Amino acid sequence: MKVSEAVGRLLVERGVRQVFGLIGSGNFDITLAMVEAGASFASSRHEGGAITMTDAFGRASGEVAACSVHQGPGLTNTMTGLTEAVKSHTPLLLLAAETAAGATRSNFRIDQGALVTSIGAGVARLREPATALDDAALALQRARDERRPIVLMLPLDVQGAECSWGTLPPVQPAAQPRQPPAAGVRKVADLLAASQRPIVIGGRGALGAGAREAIEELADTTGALLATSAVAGGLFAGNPWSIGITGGFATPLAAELVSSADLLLSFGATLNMWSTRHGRLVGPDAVVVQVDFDPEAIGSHLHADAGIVGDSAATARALTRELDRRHQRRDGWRSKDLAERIARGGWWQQPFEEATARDGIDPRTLSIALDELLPASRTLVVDSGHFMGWPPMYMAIAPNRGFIFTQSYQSIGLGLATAIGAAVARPERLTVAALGDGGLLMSLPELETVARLGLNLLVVVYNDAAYGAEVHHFGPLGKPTDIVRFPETDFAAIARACGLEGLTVRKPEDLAPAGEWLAGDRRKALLIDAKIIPTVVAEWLEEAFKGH
Ligand SMILES: Cc1ncc(C[n+]2csc(CCOP(=O)(O)OP(=O)(O)O)c2C)c(N)n1
Ligand SMILES: [Mg+2]
Repeated sequence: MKVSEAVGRLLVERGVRQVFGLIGSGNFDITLAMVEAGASFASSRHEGGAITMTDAFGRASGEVAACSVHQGPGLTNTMTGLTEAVKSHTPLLLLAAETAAGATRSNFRIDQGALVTSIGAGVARLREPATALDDAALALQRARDERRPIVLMLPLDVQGAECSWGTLPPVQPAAQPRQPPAAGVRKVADLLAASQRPIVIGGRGALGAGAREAIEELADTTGALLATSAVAGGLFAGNPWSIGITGGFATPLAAELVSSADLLLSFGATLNMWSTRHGRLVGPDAVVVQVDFDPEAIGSHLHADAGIVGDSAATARALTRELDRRHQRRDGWRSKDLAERIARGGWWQQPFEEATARDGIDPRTLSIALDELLPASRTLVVDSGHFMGWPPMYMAIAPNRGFIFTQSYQSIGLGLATAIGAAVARPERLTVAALGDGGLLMSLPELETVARLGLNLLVVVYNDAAYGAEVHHFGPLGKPTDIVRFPETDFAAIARACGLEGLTVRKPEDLAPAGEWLAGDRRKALLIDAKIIPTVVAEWLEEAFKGH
């Protein structure tokens, strides 16, 4: 058996059931072997799409997926999405063909290891035919254990050599969740027992199995309110004490409550500038406690009064046990009055001055109308740009990874591929891709992928015919903004040309055909080109630019 076939088969046997990628001569055989062993393969039209689909599939499903690319340019094309996955700690396997060690004059030759090392991905390599299966098994294991992308280099000469299927590398047991140290648990229990107004903030590290329930139980024990970082939006959806996302997108009520908390306890959230408005949301006397699997995350943005290195669910359970042991159960600031304020506190419940006019719809009105129209079971995906606050603020986020936000590298243009990966992972839920016109034009080839894969997907373009984030930043500084504004693009026409349905919206009534689409068989995905009024400027944007 060829090494390429054996490695492909092994990876599928070890649990990789989804592969994204783009095929060239260097990765044809291994990808075909994976398909023949039972994996699904979805081709993107640009490797930049494939890597982000792989990342999003992992985030939506909790599984490790693979991305398969050609040597050289196939790999360089993945760099932005791969960096996003590194910064987001997404375990994934990038299978990169590589020129043979001796092919020093190949056009495709670059130092692939140095390239991916420079952005923080792990490097693995099929060393020789005799070690190839061990090398591949270890690479997959590392992705899971190290919680980051591992790039498995596949030298063409090793791939083409013969190897025996024979003895397979041993299956390593999965790493156990890290238990918190008892002394740390006792210290944090002391702090919780002394707190009157605690808030628990769940972040990316609280998205794992069992964490929600464990954290909610701890919050019930301490009378804490529940909030999330943006990336964990929806984590506590449906809990009456959940105040939603904290930070730039926080409702006025959530911002008020976070600011007046006397203790902030984060689970897998780094409390960065986004979730704390550069620290301004944290009261001067508030006690800050961080729980994180990564020791370096503790105190990385704000001073932490205490930190626990441990798994979110295990640590929350240990804290509840410790408080139970002390018979410390309290209501904190959970009052009937506060429950009513929280129930009325959503962004969509706050009055605003309607700005819809002849030339475009108010982005808030658009988001609210969509929220009412769309099924509750949905995955919301948002690209980057000025528009990006409207969807998570004005549309409900479903629980259980209902929000997939590839924003750790702050790149525009990842949203469409993110939505494709999420839709492939969970075809039963409607995936809603909220994109800016700039972000969509950057990822346009993947509209063809949406149609070809027949995805349960709605694309909504918040179209201001501009790089709005730049217009709203530089315009008020008195700079001319012609270089960041563009002529109109007819995205509905582009969508139809790619095999989707297209709809142009300038006012709420124009959304009626979207209702018909939802009620129909949705064989074709729908793209809504919403011409939005450019005069409504998001408050949180100012916050974003402070970080520059
Ligand atoms: C790859 C990349 N290039 C440039 C930027 C800088 N940038 C941030 S937001 C933005 C504008 C995005 O435009 P659009 O998608 O239309 O959203 P809008 O801001 O108009 O709502 C740009 C160019 C970036 N973040 N990432
Ligand atoms: Mg725009």
